[in-house]
Amino acid sequence: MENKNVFNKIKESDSQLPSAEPPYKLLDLKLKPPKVWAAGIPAVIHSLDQLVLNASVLRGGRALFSMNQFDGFDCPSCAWPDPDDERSRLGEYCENGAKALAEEATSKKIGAEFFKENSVYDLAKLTDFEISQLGRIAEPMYLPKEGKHYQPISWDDAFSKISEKLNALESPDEAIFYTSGRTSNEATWVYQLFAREFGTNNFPDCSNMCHETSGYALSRSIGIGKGTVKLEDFYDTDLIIIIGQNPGTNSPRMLSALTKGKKNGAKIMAINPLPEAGLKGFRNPQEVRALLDKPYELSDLYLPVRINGDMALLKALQILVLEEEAKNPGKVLDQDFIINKTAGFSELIEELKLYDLDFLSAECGISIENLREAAQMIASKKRIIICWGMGITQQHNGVEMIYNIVNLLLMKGSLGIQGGGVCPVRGHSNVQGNRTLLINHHPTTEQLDRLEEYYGFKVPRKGGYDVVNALKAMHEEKVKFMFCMGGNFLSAAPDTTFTAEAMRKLEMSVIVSIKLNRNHLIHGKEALILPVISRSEKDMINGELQHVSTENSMGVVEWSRGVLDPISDHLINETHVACRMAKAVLGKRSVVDWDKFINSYDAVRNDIEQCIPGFENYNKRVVQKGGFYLPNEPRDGIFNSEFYPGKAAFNITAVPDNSLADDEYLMGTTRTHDQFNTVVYGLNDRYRGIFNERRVVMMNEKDIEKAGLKEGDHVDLFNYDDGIERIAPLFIVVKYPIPQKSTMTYFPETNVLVSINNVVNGANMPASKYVRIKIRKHSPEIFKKIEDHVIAATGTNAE
Ligand SMILES: Nc1nc2c(c(=O)[nH]1)N[C@H]1C(S)=C(S)[C@@H](COP(=O)(O)OP(=O)(O)OC[C@H]3O[C@@H](n4cnc5c(=O)[nH]c(N)nc54)[C@H](O)[C@@H]3O)O[C@H]1N2
Ligand SMILES: Nc1nc2c(c(=O)[nH]1)N[C@H]1C(S)=C(S)[C@@H](COP(=O)(O)OP(=O)(O)OC[C@H]3O[C@@H](n4cnc5c(=O)[nH]c(N)nc54)[C@H](O)[C@@H]3O)O[C@H]1N2
Ligand SMILES: [Mo]
Repeated sequence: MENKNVFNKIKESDSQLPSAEPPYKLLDLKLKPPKVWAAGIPAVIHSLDQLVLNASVLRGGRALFSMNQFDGFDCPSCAWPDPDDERSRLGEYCENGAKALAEEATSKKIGAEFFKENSVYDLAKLTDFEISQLGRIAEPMYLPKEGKHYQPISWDDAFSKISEKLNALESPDEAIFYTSGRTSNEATWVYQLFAREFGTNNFPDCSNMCHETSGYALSRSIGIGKGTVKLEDFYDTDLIIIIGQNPGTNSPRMLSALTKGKKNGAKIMAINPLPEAGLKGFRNPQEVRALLDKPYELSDLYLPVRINGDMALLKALQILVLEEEAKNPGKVLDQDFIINKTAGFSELIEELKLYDLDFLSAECGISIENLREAAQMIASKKRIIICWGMGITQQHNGVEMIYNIVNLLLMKGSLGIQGGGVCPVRGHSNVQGNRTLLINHHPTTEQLDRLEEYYGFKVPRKGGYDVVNALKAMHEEKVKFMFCMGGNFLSAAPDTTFTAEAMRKLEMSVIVSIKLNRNHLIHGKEALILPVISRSEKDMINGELQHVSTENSMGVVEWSRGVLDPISDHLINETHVACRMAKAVLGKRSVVDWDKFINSYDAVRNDIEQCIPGFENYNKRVVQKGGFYLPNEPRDGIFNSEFYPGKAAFNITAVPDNSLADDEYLMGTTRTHDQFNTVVYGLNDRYRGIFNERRVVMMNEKDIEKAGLKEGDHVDLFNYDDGIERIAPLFIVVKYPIPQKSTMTYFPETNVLVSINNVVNGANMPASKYVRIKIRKHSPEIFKKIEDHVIAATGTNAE
């Protein structure tokens, strides 16, 4: 097939830059019908397959059986909680957890020799899948100014370089400290402490692209920025609604909880433009009998909503629930709850009168009949859990959608009761712990006061940059130094060309990593890669095996202890990275005893206990079986909304104008079954029946026809927000059961189309599931156009 990487073509020119995007190269697409059930025998085979492929069987296999066990380590994949009572002896993991483990437990590694042989420019020509196959980074690496190859550097020299740069800044706010959500509570604490003593609240984090929307909406409407349900609530509930989330791929262990709930009598409703396999049926790979049985039917009602049609849908459901109450007064709404615990209900009723059901039905693409069926399910149930994911949070009006999710639950009195509540399904395995421990660009005064009082240094009070604002500040050269505790900021962030340009303006970029990713190749003028031990590896301090802790999606803090020998002797842990950096940068200026933390995680936990409510007796409770719950007032029926202290708030919102021109579509960007965010493990999206290709655009059959296209056609995708032409070239049209005018592609290939200004109102997250695109037949001329765009954006080759 074609290999049209524009950067390949211009390889010889030294002035050209490494590619910020995966190569524009097509593979060999194979299609099968989408699956109607998830997991089961194929999942078991695939997980073992992956381990054999990537790790030596012993290394991976041994780790697999320790994953999510009471005395093992927390799965590095998602944040779904582990059962409290019993954990399967077959291993408490899923196919995708096994892949995440294989990814880090691989026995392949790269170091000085590898980087000597391969220039940054050449490495950038690899696909993301190829990059992820290279293996673990075995020693710290440094890229000097104008350098073409990373070269080895000692840890001490690396910290001196960081110190030199940070101490030369005019203001601490010229530095930013990014966090991806895998970092343990202990490392998180010392990391934020260092940056705050250095003097900034610039903490952009992966949450700013993920569940910021949920935190923003929930803290304002109910009083806590987290979910309110526990895992047990799923086992004994009446109705579970899953909206904008794909558990089969992204939190597969959730399927066991859904099955258990369903067996106990719960109904399940799924709202999603795609009929995702995990929403429809399930075979539990941890139960031998279930593997042989018929798949378990999961959803009782599936509503194929149009992209961003959720607002109209949620409004319609509220109207219809009120209608049911009018038919059966006193039987549907919880009047006592509404009167005693909430504010704003009468205003909401008035506002809902303005809407016409036909209009709402057309906007969301769901028939009134189906809307009624959904409303009746809600009306007749009391214990209702609503789960959501990126399909909601990455909409420009995601905050408002969550307000409407809360409205529905408040009407029914379903919040703060057993078997009912909100469940934003978190992504990274410790992203929630990061936020609890102050990875927060806007911490509260109370939180900062506690730090200042306990440690005795002057804590910065000015709010910091989130991801989107950090990118803008990097562009304006207000930020000169970036430190990343994990992650792949370049490929996770929107507007790839804009982001790459922002990265390149930095004086220095430092990335703490376990494996190579594209962000190491698109870097500041100088760059460092600091490799660390991974969660599955043994963390030894002074000859003693340590444990760290993480907080899952439901607010449980539990310990995690690696079992494998680290892949290289040069690796240190993330806590030591932060402490040694603090010592090098702050020197005698610091009032914090960093050596105490270097020698003992218990000391870190003791400090957390003093500064953050809910961590009483941290060291003791964290090693108890199943860990401990953090306090959560709304879970106990105590609410506090932004404007109504002591009450939860109903909120009034608008239905957006989603009218589209004939040649315009809305695009969502989602994950395949074979990736963890920007890390591509494989090339298949098995449940959706899309194999051996990532550059696809899923379209409705009628849209394909109307546009004069056919399945298999090669197309280019465009976005024109802010009057700028953004191009994602060379995609293959795939016919898919998706509502008309809605399309779906995979991230990060299409991040280049997401404008930096297309954000979630309030939460300021990239609205990466609400992208207006145009689709045109592929033209080879497009590569020249892109080349010109990149050159114009970067200034390279400019006269
Ligand atoms: N294996 C694996 N596990 C993961 C991850 C991974 O990449 N791989 N990532 C982790 C992280 S960080 C996160 S945040 C979570 C992400 O997990 P999810 O929240 O499930 O993320 P996505 O796959 O991006 O999208 C979720 C769903 O949103 C739907 N959707 C798109 N647009 C709309 C819309 O307008 N309305 C509605 N109702 N639905 C819509 C898509 O069809 C898709 O099914 O998973 C975590 N777990
Ligand atoms: N268009 C679009 N964009 C999106 C999304 C989307 O749905 N659509 N989703 C968004 C979401 S939900 C999120 S959370 C972000 C993710 O943003 P990030 O968290 O920044 O990205 P990841 O791909 O998860 O990071 C992968 C890298 O983390 C490093 N790593 C893995 N484990 C460890 C570890 O234990 N320690 C350290 N130090 N490094 C480690 C590896 O080197 C790996 O290359 O992307 C966002 N971007
Ligand atoms: Mo995420």
